[in-house]
Amino acid sequence: LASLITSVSTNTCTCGIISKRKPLSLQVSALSYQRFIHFAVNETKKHTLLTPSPLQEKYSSMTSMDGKTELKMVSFEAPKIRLLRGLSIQNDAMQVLDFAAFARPEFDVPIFCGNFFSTASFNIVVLDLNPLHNIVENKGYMEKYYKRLMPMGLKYAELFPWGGKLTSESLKFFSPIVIWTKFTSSQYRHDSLYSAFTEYYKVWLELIDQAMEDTDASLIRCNREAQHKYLTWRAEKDPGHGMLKRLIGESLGKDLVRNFLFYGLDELGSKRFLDYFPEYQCEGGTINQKRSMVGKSFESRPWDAKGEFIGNNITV
Ligand code: BLA
Repeated sequence: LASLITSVSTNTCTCGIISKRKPLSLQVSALSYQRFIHFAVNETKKHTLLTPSPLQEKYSSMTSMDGKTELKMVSFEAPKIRLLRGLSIQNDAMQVLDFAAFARPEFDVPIFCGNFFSTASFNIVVLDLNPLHNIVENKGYMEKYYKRLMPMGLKYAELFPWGGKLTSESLKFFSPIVIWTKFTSSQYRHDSLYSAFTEYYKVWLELIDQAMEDTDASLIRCNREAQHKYLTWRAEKDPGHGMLKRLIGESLGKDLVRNFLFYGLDELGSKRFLDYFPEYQCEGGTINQKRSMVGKSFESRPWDAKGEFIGNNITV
């Protein structure tokens, strides 16, 4: 990937005009993921009382060690929202968005997840309402949230073809409406991605609006543990960590991941990574550094048009 970025950056001129050598590529700075974050924050304000998160004091902006990359962070909370946070990363060669929104554990609302990695020519996208509970085993959760969202998911599945094989373990965190895609940059694609982001986010806000507070302590415990498991997975295995650490260093990178991006690890539960994912245990009790124990799979979209899981050779 480093070579991809280097080769892309040589095709990007600094004057703001698309390089003549690569007419189809989009100048990275022409595409700003800041716009996506602004949309989400402003839209949320129309629905609820959004207040800055205590994290905002410590995490607002950073510059990479080589001074060439800017990282911007925002974080908020609201009566039903535990954490709404966004990280955007920008330099001459790439743009990254890591945006997520988590309900408070009293609500079983899915997790909003928008993760985009873009160079001038190439994009990797995950956009989803990540299910809090296993939708293959828990049909009720599927019915409650995803059944009626399938038409929207199908519309975007056509616009954004499945991105190919991925870390198999990631799939249990994805829903049947996930947009997992890779594409070559074009204005049309980026506009479509903005539409997808805004539409998915509006849906998430509606789910939050309609969500009824669980009062049963065992349901709340279950929601809390599900969120904690999700945070634990992503804080350990998210594909962006290597790049973050290269940009800002090992210890700041770790801190940003644990205490900003996946804040809640220490608050929502006490289980550790290996308690949830024992298959990663190495001799001596350390965590296997491989991203996946199963390997990559799911060459094509493993859900049918009704949202039934059809990737049966692998259990999620
Ligand atoms: C690639 N990002 C990927 C891939 C996925 C995701 C599935 C393909 C590689 C794989 O199969 O693991 C995203 N995976 C997710 C998400 C979840 C998950 C959202 O399990 C949620 C449960 N990506 C970022 C950030 C950076 C980033 C912040 O979110 C960089 C700072 C980069 N993602 C990034 C890069 C790749 C990638 C560089 C391609 C390289 C690779 O495959 O390792």
